[in-house]
Amino acid sequence: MTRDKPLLRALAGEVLPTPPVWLMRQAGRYLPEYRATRAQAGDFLALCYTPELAAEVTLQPIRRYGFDAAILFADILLLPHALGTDLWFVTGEGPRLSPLTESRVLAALKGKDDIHDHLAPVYETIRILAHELPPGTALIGFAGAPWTVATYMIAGRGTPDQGPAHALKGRDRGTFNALIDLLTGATIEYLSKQVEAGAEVVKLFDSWAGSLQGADFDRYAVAPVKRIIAALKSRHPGLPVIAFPRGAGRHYAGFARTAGADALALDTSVDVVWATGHLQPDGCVQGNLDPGLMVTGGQPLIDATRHIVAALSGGPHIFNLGHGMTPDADPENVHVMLEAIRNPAGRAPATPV
Ligand code: 1CP
Repeated sequence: MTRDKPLLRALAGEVLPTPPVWLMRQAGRYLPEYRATRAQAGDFLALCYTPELAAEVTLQPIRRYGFDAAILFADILLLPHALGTDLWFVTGEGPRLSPLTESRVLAALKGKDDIHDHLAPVYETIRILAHELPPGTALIGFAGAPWTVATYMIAGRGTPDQGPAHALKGRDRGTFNALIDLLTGATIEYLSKQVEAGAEVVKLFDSWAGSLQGADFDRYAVAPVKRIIAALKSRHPGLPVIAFPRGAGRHYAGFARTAGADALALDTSVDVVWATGHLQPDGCVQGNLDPGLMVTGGQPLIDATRHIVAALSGGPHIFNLGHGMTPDADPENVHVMLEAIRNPAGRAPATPV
């Protein structure tokens, strides 16, 4: 049964005639039904922590588009919240956390060791989804990778260059390493519970991996992710894992093999033709489409979609974006993209012209 799900087949290395598809941030503000449910919840965090409503917004894009995977509706910042960091969202601006100074990192390290009470609504959302999803739709759980989560905890918000995290790393390596270790262990426990609740795949989002240079890339983008994947796979044999080291550039080569990931999510900067020779031999790839094309649409969207499908058709491939859907995306453009995936260039049109 499970093996009939196209997403799981692609993750296992199968080459399918049409790639399975889902989109990062497929549930979100570009959908009117999401905005309505969010208004009902009151605010974004209430939406994340109310299982019936979080399950509802997870299902909305599945009903509308019939994607091959649903991704749990939650946020990477719920884990630091569970660890005792204050968290709130400023509308139109993004997340805010109480920033960590050295002494506050140490306090956080002594903080809650039971994160699961706080995260129980997330596990309940997964249990609801495991019952309600259509039989062919796979359920993806997720967490932020330790480095990316640490950048938000240290700065107290999103930052263009992750300056405060780099500064703490330079000033007090021991404290910084202790924070990464804490997050690595907590992420293993968090994702393990997601799998026990019914997640069939997990994805690690390292949105800011691209700002790590040289040995720091190996220490903070590769090693923690490798440790998380090894622990999860020993507890849950056969669990597929997708890694997303966004902005990794040349470090994409060999990343899946070294970290032990089954699939690699490609940002918009990766050349898909290069990926066929350098990344697909190590496993499945997903991603790459510029999310800006979901705003502008038209022939450029069709051409870019067909280019990705054609380039990656010789190996295991899941169609996706190179980063998340933006609030100004046009929901109709998702249908245009799906049609271009299912009717790639070279196949005769239904009505000859
Ligand atoms: O309704 C709203 O105002 C909230 C917008 C929003 C949404 C829809 C946020 C705030 N988070 C989410 C959900 C979310 N976040 C999902 C769920 C499901 C889906 O993909 O459909 C996932 C997987 C995430 C992951 C996430 N959150 C990442 C990693 C991926 C990425 O985008 O790079 C990051 C960095 C966050 C932090 C975050 N949460 C929200 C925002 C606006 C941000 C980014 C802040 C910044 O720009 O630094």
